[in-house]
Amino acid sequence: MVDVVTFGEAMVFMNPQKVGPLTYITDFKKRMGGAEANVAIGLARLGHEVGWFGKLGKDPHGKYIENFIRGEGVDTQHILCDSELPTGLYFKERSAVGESRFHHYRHGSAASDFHPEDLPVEYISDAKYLHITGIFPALSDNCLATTRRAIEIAKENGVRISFDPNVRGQLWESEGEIRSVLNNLLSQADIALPGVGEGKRLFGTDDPWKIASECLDRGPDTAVVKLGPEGALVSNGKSTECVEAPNLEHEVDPVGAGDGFAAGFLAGRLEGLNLSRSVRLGNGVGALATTVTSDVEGLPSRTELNTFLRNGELTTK
Ligand code: KDG
Repeated sequence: MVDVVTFGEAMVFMNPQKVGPLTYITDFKKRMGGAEANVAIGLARLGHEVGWFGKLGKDPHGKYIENFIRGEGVDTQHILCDSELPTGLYFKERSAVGESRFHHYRHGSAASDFHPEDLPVEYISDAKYLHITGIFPALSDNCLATTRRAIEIAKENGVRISFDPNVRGQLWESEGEIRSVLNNLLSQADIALPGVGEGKRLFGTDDPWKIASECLDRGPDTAVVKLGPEGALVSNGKSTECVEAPNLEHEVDPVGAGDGFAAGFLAGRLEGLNLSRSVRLGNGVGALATTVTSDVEGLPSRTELNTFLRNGELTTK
């Protein structure tokens, strides 16, 4: 039994060792990534019981990912790793000017062949939280059906659902499809974790207060709107608060910050911290995730997080 269950697509990640156009980059470090697996690793590093599952190919990449995630202390007993389809892959392209770009090779991947009947029903039912994102349901119709079934299982068993919209435009047909599918999933969650850019796509506003109230109007009891280096706005309908992020001088790459935020925030909730303290943990983990170029290496241990936040009281109820 684990406290948090999450599932999705984990992929091999080829991380370029230099900034510049991928066409001319020849040196890479092999790592892994995938939003939900990143969250699971973040929670495990903070000392929580967490399980991740998904479908991986019966290829060396699948084995590498399984070993990596298990090595981080995440429960992997429900990973399915016998698919004849390939494990997904992505390359990051780091530009000297502007944001990193991704090149994904995930169409027809093992993960996209996950079906509702593959879900470990009891495992989900026994958890305290189910964490889902908007990436996995975009992979295929059966992945969307799987996400919907997982939500049903969680709801039938009193498992709280956290939802990070994680909008990945290239996986969807249209903005209309993004809005209708993701707003429907969001409406069934208990905790919504959008970023401001995602709020704009889902609700047509980039005002964090309005984004929070749009979320709460649809069903969740808690909305956390991520504001990047500014921190996050959290609301439960009764009170709304902006919680500043800690100062960080060494941001290298913002990718993975949202997953780190979700891990820190959920850790706070599991530990019984109030909403604003949970957000401070989220802000701290999210900030530290940006200190490296890969997606999970910056996720801190509890000691590293406490040192960074310089506030021991955060760890107590
Ligand atoms: O949030 C970071 C993830 O997006 C990254 O680790 C992997 O591209 C990825 C994905 O789609 O999950």
